[in-house]
Amino acid sequence: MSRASWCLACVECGASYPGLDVRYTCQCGGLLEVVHDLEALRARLSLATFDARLGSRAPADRSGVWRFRELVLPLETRELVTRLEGNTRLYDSPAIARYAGLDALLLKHEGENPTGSFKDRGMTAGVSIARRLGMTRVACASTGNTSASMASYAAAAGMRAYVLIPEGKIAYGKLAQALAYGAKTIQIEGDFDAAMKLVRQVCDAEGIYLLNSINPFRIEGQKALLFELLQDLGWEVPDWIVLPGGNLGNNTALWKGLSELHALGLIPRRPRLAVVQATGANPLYRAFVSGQDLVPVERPETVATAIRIGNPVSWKKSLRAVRESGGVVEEVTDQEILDAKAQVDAAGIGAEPASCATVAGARKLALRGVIRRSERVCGVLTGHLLKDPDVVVAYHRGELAGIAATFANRPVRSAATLEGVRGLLSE
Ligand code: AN7
Repeated sequence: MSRASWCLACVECGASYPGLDVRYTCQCGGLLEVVHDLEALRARLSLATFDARLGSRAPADRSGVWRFRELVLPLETRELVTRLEGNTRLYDSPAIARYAGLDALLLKHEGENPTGSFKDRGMTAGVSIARRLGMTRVACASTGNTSASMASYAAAAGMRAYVLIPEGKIAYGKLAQALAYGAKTIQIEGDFDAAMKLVRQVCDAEGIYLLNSINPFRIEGQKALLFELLQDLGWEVPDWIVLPGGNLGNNTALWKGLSELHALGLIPRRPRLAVVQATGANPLYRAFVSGQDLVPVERPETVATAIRIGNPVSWKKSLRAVRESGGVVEEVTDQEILDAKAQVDAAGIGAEPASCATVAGARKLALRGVIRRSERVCGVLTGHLLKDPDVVVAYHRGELAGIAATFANRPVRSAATLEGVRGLLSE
């Protein structure tokens, strides 16, 4: 196997390791990140390189991750396990902007990825590296989307996939995907945090390759969300990027991508990050507000099961990113998430609950005057509406405990007659 042109470095102590070492943390316990040779890239990389690929038919150019491969991982085309992920739409809905109290709110819909969530961007990188390393077995703990994505990409690469999911607290669409794509699906009697701890032990003991976002290559692929967003904007930098926070890999990745583009002189400045958590699973919010280290939330609870995480692995990197950006962490209640979701859905766009924390958070920050209404704001919708159909139907039927169905679109019944149906049309 040839050597990699990147290396791995500890984000805590700076210790450095070869780029293809199979390790996820430093000897000191800190997380690792991929370090590219930016000096070498500076001489030969321009934004025009990425734009020129938009017209290409080659899979490595058409993928919304590998189009940016110099800044993701400089792999050979034949090494890629890709489903042409990315290429998601950037929506500009006046109705949603009005709801949020902003002049405009652009929404990058990552639910339009091959398995219906933003996780596919990190996973194409993670599984491509797994294959390059000769791995035959991969594993992750997941609130659902990571497992769906990993199961799909592992199947495409001919690898055995093992997923550990919290029993009973995973949306049905995601469980269906893990089973359908052939992953060995292990329901843990415990929450995501218990599954996360366990999967690290299992991977260590069994030599299985770990594909949670603690894996530094997942972060590299995830950065492409940011590259593609800026490319959608003609490389104009917005004022804010708003996104939900769970295990906190995504905001960490976006900030790394922004910082690299900035260091290369390809963008003049970096936007502020707003990370939005659910009030019942808000350890980063608490750490941000208190200025203290993160204290895990013991029993995280939220209707947005994707972000029902009490002890996020990437919290240090994440908090550093938010602070460095001059950004904020906000929290939103389940009621606020579901009302925002009803608005996103009714605009014809639709997204899963965790995604709509983005819109609920933007609204709250606009209301509080943290985001000014004329600022240029981009939000990330992280997962597809159909990931969690149960919560949609329950909301519109008014069947969610403790939740007012503010914008309910109740299903109605009719006799099988013309008069019966006609009588309902004008309601
Ligand atoms: C729809 O799949 O953690 O803060 O195991 O599925 O980068 O963790 C999912 C997370 C937001 C939070 N929106 O992103 C998993 C998992 C959706 C998600 C997040 C997740 P991070």
